[in-house]
Amino acid sequence: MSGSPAADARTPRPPAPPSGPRPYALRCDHRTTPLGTDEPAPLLSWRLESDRRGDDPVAYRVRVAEDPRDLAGGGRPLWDTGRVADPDAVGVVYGGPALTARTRYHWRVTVWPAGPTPLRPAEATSWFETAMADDLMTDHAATGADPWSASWIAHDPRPVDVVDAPTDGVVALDHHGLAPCPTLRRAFSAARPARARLYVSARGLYEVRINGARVGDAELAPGWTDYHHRVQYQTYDVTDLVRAGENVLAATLADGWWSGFVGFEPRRAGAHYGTFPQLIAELHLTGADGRTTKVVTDPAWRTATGAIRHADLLMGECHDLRYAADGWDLPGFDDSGWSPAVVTDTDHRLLVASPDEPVRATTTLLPRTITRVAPGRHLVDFGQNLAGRVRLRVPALPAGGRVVVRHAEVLDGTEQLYTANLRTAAATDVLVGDGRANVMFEPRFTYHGFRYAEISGLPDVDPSDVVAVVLHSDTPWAGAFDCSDPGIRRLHDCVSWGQRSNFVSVPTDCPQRDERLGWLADAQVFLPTAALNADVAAFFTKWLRDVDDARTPDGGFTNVAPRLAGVDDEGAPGWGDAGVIIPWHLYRTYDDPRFLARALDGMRAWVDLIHRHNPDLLWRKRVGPHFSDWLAPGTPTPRDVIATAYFARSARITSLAADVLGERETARRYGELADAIGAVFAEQFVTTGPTTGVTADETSVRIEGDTQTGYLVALAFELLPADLADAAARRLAELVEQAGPALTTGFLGVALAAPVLDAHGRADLAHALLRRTDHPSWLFPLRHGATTVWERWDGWTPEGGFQAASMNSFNHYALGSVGEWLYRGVAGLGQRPDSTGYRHLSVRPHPGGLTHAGARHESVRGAIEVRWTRDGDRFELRVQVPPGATADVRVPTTDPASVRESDTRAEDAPHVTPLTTGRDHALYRVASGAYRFTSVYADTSPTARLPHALRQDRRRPSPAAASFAGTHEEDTP
Ligand code: RAM
Repeated sequence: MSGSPAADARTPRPPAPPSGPRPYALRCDHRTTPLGTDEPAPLLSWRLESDRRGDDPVAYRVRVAEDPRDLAGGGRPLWDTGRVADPDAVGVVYGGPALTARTRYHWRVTVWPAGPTPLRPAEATSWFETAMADDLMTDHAATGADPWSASWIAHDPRPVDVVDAPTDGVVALDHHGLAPCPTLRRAFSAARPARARLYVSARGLYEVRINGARVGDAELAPGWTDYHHRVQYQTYDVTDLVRAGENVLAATLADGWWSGFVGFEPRRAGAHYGTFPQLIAELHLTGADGRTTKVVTDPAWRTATGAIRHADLLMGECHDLRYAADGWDLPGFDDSGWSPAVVTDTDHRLLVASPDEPVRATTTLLPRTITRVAPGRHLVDFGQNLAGRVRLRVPALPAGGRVVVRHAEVLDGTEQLYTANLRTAAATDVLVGDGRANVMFEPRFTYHGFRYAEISGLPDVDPSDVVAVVLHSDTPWAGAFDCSDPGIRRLHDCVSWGQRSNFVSVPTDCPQRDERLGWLADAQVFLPTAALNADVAAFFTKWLRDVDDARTPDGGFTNVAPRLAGVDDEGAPGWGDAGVIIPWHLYRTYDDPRFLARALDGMRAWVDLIHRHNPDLLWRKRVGPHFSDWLAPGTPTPRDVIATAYFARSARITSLAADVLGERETARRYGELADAIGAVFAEQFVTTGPTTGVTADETSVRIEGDTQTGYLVALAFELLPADLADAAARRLAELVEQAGPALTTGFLGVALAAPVLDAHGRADLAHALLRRTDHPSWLFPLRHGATTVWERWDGWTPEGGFQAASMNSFNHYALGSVGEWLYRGVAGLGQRPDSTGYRHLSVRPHPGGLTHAGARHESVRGAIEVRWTRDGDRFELRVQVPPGATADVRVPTTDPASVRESDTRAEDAPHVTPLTTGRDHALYRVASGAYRFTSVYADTSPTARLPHALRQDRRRPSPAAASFAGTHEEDTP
């Protein structure tokens, strides 16, 4: 499969024993062997694999013990579920005695097979470790049981260092008031520990070293939260870094989101949370005798500033090697000239263990081209728009000499970076030399959204000296997609790169300009795609806390999370509703009802709030800033239509969530409310009547405004009775056809388009939209060299050049929400609407003129794979269904009698049950296992006659097109 890393390759799989379904990929709260969870009742889950059909589980048993020997028969585990007869289970929430902090727990799952008895149960083992505190967000100070003894410490914040920072021109960023990064160190002596753990956080960003060696591989830690509500800490196993004798625990701090520039307000750095960075850390050293000693942040630490003269997420970073104090992080360094650390406070109440995978540098990209554009100035093209930074080896640099690295997503057509769309984000990194040779320069506390880097100050740039380092939250990659059309394949790559670039501690809208905010609607529309590409359960567990922390005093969800002063709080339709929609989708994907349990209060408060302001059930008041169908070209959809549809949707989901949680009365109440809003929607916005062009017995339907998005929300949110829904779908199709076929939707409508057309029998039209290459379309930007999805359909056009620089990101995932349909509709990998956790798959490939497509997804239940090929009239469909699941497989065929499975007639094949047949398909239900269907299928869809969709646009070379051209040579068939 193209363009996607192997699914979660880090999880070792056990060798196949002669057993039933085998558990693998054991997870604790959706993470592999997490160090430092503070969840009192973590979810212990597993996936299943098997080589046989119908090899389903019937029962499981989970045992948890501190001593792994207690997991075996005869042992005395701390918790033992005993044998639980639950064929659906792929996880259980821990229900044993209270877990102790700072302890490793081993656990084992045993799975019994449904098959005939010679099959043995299969087992797998894993572990998790509890964090500093044993309970989430407990006010330990109040209970007198505060496990932390460390203080928050800082470098004396008086701005002495700013004065002696270089101010000669290039480092003009000091005008922003950015200060040098503090360095902090503590020497201590220790015996070699049997076990050492470091618990650490910062108000700001930290990087910690022990005896000169970097601790962990987290970037931009501790991550972004609303620091007024919670501050995450991380746990590291540092046993191998501490040695007998003198040691040094050392840290560098940076402003990060805490005290740097955040968002698009041209405010001073530090306007949002704090004004200078601070560190908190505890190093726990446990000897072989079980005794623990601690090294904690306190006034005994020494501080200074070093080579990093400033570091800011938006502005960039400056290293001046003349300030470097070599050996400062090693034992033996003379820190007598350093200052004592300043204790700011000892407040531990907001500290929580981070529940997600950190941001990591996951890969590096080599330059595609390096062009000398002027003496001492080079332009590097990495061939891919990304979020990250440049790592550069500088062979020689005189003392005071400087190298400047600037970044941009695109060029302006004259071999210059186009930076107007970065707004106030300087995105500039600077290295000032001290005369030494072979310096590795890589900023550590910033990142940029870029494809191009301009390097000034070096006579030459050797291709082996420069790479782009890709940074993102390390959500395990879980998906792959492939198909015969190179344009659609590349679209999937663009969508995936948009995801990588924008999942950076929070789901951001864009990685390049002075914004990078956790916009709720963007995340809402993109989540179904994201959750097919990667395992985002832990990432969204964390972000839903941010969403909850951001809620307004009247209970409302906001537009961005973490909340940020300067962004209108009141959640707009589709934006605030993300607080309801996202937990529901996560529940359906990961089969973890805790997503709903944690969210239900917020869901209710949100729906009640809208209801309170709009007792007539038309959402017209308290609509926040109302972004409508953001960035839709053409006629805007009436705002009340969008808002009221979302109101109904949120009420419906609240009802469904309550039902899952067993809260019947709540479920009934919100269900009735959803029905009532639907009725008002129909009464107010829907008109029916005969129209020309349709047969007499067909009703025609108009939704107020008569826009694509109006029909899309009404249909996707099931606001219309069945007969009207069919008519509305016909009108939607007419509108799409009249437009091109093309979409005229913005952020909200776009995600619904292909799924709704497909659900109403117009997958052909969805395919036509996919193949379109003029704007608005997904392939238009690709024709002009895009490597990520753009914020706007027309971010650049041959006729108009660049869109308004004030808002024109070339790496925005919202319009990439079509990625879901590539899996579900093109390849055909999805789950039934009534299914959670992929218990019931829905395999519905739509060939649409392609000759092959396939997708793979590593689900909570196990690996799912769908692949099909079409060769003339012969169709072949391979399906892999994980143990415990079933699949409804819709085999495309124009001759249902021709369908065979693994060389037998399909109806006679084991574990295959025929359901229905239609004009162009036959439907079967299959049990778990691998299947190979073949059929006769004459693809008559209009797109079957299309050549491959994408041709590089060579008609109108223009300055910008020249900059895009050649970025990706077309992969012609
Ligand atoms: C812009 C961004 C973002 C969108 C908001 C409404 O700042 O495009 O993606 O959600 O506006």
